[in-house]
Amino acid sequence: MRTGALLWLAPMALASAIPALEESSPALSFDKRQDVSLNVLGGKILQADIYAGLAAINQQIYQATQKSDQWKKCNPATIMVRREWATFSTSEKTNYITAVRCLAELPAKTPKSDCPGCKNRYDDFVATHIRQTFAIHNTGNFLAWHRYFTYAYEQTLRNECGYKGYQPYYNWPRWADDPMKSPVLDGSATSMSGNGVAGCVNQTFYGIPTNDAPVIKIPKGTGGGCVNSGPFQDWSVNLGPVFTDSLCTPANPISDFTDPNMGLGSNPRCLKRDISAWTTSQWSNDAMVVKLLNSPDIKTFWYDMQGGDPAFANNFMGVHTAGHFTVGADPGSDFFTSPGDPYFFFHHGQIDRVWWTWQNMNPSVRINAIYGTTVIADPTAPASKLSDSMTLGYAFPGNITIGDAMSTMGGPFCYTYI
Ligand SMILES: [Cu+2]
Repeated sequence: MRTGALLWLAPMALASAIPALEESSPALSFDKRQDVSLNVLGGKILQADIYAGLAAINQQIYQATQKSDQWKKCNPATIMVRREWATFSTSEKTNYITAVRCLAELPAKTPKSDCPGCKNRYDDFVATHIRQTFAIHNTGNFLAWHRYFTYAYEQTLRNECGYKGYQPYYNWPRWADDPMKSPVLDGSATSMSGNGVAGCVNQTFYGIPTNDAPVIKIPKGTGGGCVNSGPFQDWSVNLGPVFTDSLCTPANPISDFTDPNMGLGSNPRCLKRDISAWTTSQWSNDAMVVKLLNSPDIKTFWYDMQGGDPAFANNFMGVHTAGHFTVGADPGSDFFTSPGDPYFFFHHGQIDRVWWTWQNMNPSVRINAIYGTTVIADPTAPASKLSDSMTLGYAFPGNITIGDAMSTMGGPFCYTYI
């Protein structure tokens, strides 16, 4: 094993492990390029981040002892590092935002016959997610597919919109008490825009899984209308809804479930949010993430992340659903169309980071641990296998297997998290 890996990672792990810092104390060095004060990080050291720091070290040690040709390709000198949005400089944030807006200016690659409502390159990603929803949620490929999807989005920002950085993540527990204070959702010029204006007055709650048969009722917050702050106040959501809990969303012109283009008709509308501290304070906090990370096996982890077994009993939401209902409304409350809000990739960056943390707490056992079947919430369907293929349709070229996506260093990917 090369000691370079340890030297590279040591400052980061130490930074994560410092138990308490005064706000006025010297800045934490989270990477070589900039200092990040604890103030920027909401004044919090998270237990879950300490786990992540240890996972990062474990991952390098494990990978260094695996195939040497792979280690030559992917090692601390070549790896891409994904970071929390709060640690981005103003210009890094602006560059990311500019690239996302650029995707919405490029033409769609999906043919009109496959997505009549796709207007731009960003919509290709939303359409791919809508089309595959039943085969990628509550399934054995759920984590791997969304890892590939987020990676593809990151690479497309870089390859087609000149972005030089990597996909940021939203560290939910840091802002669980009040997500509107987070630099992702505070509505500033360097955020992903903030809450929606007060709207949709007839709505009193958002139902999970649906308003027709809610197992959990999320009280409506102060938003519900169009986002009117920050860089995405003019953002157009063009596809869906399919299964929205927002009562104020116009139906998609293709709403027949037997139509292969269901939800893919043209339905341009504003981006609506109803940011829910009720949700985050209960289900996205540090204790919830730590409990998830302490799952002894993939089955426990898989259920806990997605709302338990049976799903959503006793109001248990799980961090995945809670992350979507952090913004809620439209398209955030619609699990088909949710990537239509650019916040989606911040949430799924963190979903991926939490899975990556759990995997690398014991990599030799957990990197290839898989649980679930090939059909949404159907335990009688065939079990997912590492050899199953995954496609992203017109969003991104090239099919990979679940097995390819299990490691962020051992296959086609080469990235880590701090
Ligand atoms: Cu999804």
